[in-house]
Amino acid sequence: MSLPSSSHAYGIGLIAVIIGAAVGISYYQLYFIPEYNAKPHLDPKIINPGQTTNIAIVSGSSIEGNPQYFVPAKQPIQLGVSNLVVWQNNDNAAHFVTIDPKSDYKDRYSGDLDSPPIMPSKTFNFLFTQEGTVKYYCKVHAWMKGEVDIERGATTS
Ligand SMILES: [Cu+2]
Repeated sequence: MSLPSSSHAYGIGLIAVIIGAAVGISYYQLYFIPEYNAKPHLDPKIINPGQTTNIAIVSGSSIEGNPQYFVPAKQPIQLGVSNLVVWQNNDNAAHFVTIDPKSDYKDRYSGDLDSPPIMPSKTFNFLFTQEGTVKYYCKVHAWMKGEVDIERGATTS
């Protein structure tokens, strides 16, 4: 004799396991992973600061020994005020803005500071969203060095 009631229970149990697994996987894919990868919630003033900070890459920067490269070479920045930085290339060669590999600054919102080539007369923007000291350089002209010091702004708490 077969045991219809117990095989029936087995079938229901199997369906329950399959549904449970499907629900678990859906939760993981639809809610857990997007939440885990989401960018941090930031003060809207940090995402849209009132001012930009302008740094010039001056003429002659591709020549080692030029009087200046990034101007200002050391730039204070206030979060929520002036944390959007615009580098303007005023030289006749392409340049880069790349974080010093020894720096421990890692912007959770904007990612790595690692520009594409900035062509003559072009600009590159980067939104700094955390406090810290960032030393950067041009990866094809290693003598070109700069620093931005990001501080808590007067309007952020
Ligand atoms: Cu350069």
